[in-house]
Amino acid sequence: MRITNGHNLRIAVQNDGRLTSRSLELLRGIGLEFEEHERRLFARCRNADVELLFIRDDDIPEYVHDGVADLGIVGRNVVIEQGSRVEELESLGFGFCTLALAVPREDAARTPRDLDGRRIATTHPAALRHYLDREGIDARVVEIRGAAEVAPALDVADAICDLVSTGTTLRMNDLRRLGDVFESEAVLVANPATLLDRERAALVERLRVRLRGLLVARHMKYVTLNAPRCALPRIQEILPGMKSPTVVPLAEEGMVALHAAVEEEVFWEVMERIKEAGGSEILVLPVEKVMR
Ligand code: PRT
Ligand code: ZN
Repeated sequence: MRITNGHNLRIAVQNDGRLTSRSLELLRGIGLEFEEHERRLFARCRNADVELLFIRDDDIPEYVHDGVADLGIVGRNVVIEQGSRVEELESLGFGFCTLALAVPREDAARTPRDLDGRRIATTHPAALRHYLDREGIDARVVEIRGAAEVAPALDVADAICDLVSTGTTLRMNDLRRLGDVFESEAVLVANPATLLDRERAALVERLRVRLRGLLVARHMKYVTLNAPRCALPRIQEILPGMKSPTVVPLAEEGMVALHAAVEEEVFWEVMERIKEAGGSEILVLPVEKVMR
């Protein structure tokens, strides 16, 4: 079915970086069909009145704010750093990282307060200043463009404030994490005017419902099992997400098959407990999409 209402919706996506492949995977997951080509600025969706705009991640909040794009997928850290007045619609569950403070391993500093009177190199000056003001720490912010992790070794600064995900970069540069400024992940942002336009807002809402269906499905499992009918109450206790399972009688007297979508992660331990409670032939299947 074609998603169209005659109103072109433009979605800004990072052109070539950490968020690109997961962003495109997500857009395909909600049913948009398109072909992206390297170095192309636009991609039109074949089956929807939606156009993708491929740009640098740093430009996304501004372009969405200015209405060049209606929606954008970008790290929350970029939105915070730029102070952009865009609407954050959804957290997207990828691109996780933390803006953190770090010092050389041998440094005497033990808490962020110990950075009083010292220099901190960062590519996130606005977010860092805001944090320092809030915490009452009187440090000097050294704004840099490239890799912050080399700043202490070059004596450009005493500490750094940078994004951390695995912590490998800090370790490789002999740096020790001192404290966290905020956590970030990829988010879907919208132009406020788009949300006030009835037709476009309706299209955004449709995409958003699909998106939630995709995100919720990640945390869901579909469980099927056989059990004696009398074991059902106990099994429902073990799987609290299972509100009203489908129960089908089996040919064998007193036995039923039970099917249900469960919101929690289903681990081995839970399966073992179900087995103890009388369940057998337990299958746990992934759920691809959910529409409620
Ligand atoms: O060219 P363009 O401007 O589009 O890309 P970019 O180089 O500015 O951004 P890119 O692709 O590196 O990151 C895009 C977004 O990914 C960021 O805005 C964050 O929201 C998110 N993200 C998630 C990260 C990281 N994890 C991350 N680890 N962005 C950067 N890093 C860097 C960090 O700055 C440090 O240099 O990775 C290093 C630390 O990683 P670990 O794993 O060693 O801890
Ligand atoms: Zn960037």
